[in-house]
Amino acid sequence: MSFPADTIAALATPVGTAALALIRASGPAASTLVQEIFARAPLPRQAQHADYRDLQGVLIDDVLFTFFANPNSFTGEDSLEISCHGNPFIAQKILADLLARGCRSAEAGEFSKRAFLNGRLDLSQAEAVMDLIHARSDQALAAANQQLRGSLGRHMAELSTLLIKTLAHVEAYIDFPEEDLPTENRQNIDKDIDTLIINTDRLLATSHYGALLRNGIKTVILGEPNAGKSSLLNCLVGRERALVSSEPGTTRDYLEELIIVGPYCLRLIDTAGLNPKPALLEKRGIEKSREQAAEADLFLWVIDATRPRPDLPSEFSQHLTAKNTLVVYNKCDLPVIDPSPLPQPFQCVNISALTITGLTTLQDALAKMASSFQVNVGSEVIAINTRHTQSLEQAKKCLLAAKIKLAENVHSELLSSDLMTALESFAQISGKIDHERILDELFATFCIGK
Ligand SMILES: Nc1nc2c(ncn2[C@@H]2O[C@H](COP(=O)(O)OP(=O)(O)OP(=O)(O)O)[C@@H](O)[C@H]2O)c(=O)[nH]1
Ligand SMILES: [Mg+2]
Repeated sequence: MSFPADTIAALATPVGTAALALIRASGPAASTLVQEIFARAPLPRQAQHADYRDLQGVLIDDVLFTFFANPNSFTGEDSLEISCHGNPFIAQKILADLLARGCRSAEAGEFSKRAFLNGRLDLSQAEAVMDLIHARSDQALAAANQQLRGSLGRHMAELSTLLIKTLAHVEAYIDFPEEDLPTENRQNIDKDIDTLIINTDRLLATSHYGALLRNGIKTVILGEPNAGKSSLLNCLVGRERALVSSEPGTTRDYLEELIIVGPYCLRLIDTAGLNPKPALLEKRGIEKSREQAAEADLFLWVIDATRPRPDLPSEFSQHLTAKNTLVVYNKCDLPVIDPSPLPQPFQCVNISALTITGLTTLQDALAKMASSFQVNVGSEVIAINTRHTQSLEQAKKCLLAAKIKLAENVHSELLSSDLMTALESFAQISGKIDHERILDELFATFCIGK
């Protein structure tokens, strides 16, 4: 690993007018910058109030600056944080001055990259920083915070320890081609591989939940034209987001909005009404509704409670189950008719999108349905991302291959190669492979075993 020797600088807050803006610099020049700009000693972790004067001595702003001495900073390097007034013109002037003093403009993600290179974060923790910045719900925040505190890293370390131990038992026999692995050893190795596969599957099971936390739980509003789907979306969003009219076929194209229910973020999608005899443009709208329904996690099936219920077309109804669907009887402010039996034991709520009645019951029911996606590993909320999923799937493939080789009693070297690839796949998640630790374990086994 090569460690960067230059000092990078960037604006850490969004460009725009605000109370404050924060500029960060990280690298070996940070302490010199404090002395040159502020004529103060770089006292670690002490916020100091000072004038910021540029290289020409022109006063730019009065600021609060904090120096962090390596390794006790986010990046693990000497760092400087400068809070100025939140005027983008001031922030840009300070940044330009830092560049004039020899800093380099930081690239996207470079502070986190340096934190990783300096061993302050593993890769999964660096990813958690991004998740934390983008978290939109309590659950997403909890998962990001736990990952940032090393939850996934700890699970991977446990799996890697067991895999190294297993690998060591196999490697011990590589130098003795004439000897088969004793039956008892084979059984133990097989048991260990099974444990590794079960625990890998446990983590893989959180993959879908991870996507839901990051993108929102895709919740599609379906129903006949004029049932009040767009009115319901507006109620849940809390503003007039979608056009509403008494004319059936108002919504032609789907539209989506993020909402929060309980600790979850939902991606709510309003769709074109399912008219059994659609005009050409409606037909295209319904085609899009069908595409949305095929990828939905949850459904809100809106029924006009004042009219006989039409059946849903089969290409829609095939996706609906009692677990993923909430039936919403709308227009309950008007005289309603007796509902006809539903095709499945769906959970139902009565609402009026017009008078905003029954909304809390509906939100509670939605939050409960959303909670069924949550997968905990032990006591922790784990939500792996696509990169972790790919590595774990690769590891599982190798473990399954190793299991087959073990059953066929093939030579230890081939078995070891599969286990080693699985170990490397595990290591990709944290971004670290500890060759020294593997060697230590191997030698320990040689001494005892042979
Ligand atoms: N009385 C009453 N009228 C409602 C209620 N919800 C919606 N409406 C009315 O029903 C009509 C249709 O509402 P929309 O929300 O546009 O219905 P939609 O299901 O989106 O209709 P399409 O987009 O055409 O499929 C409008 O005139 C609404 O004001 C309700 O709870 N009570
Ligand atoms: Mg509509």
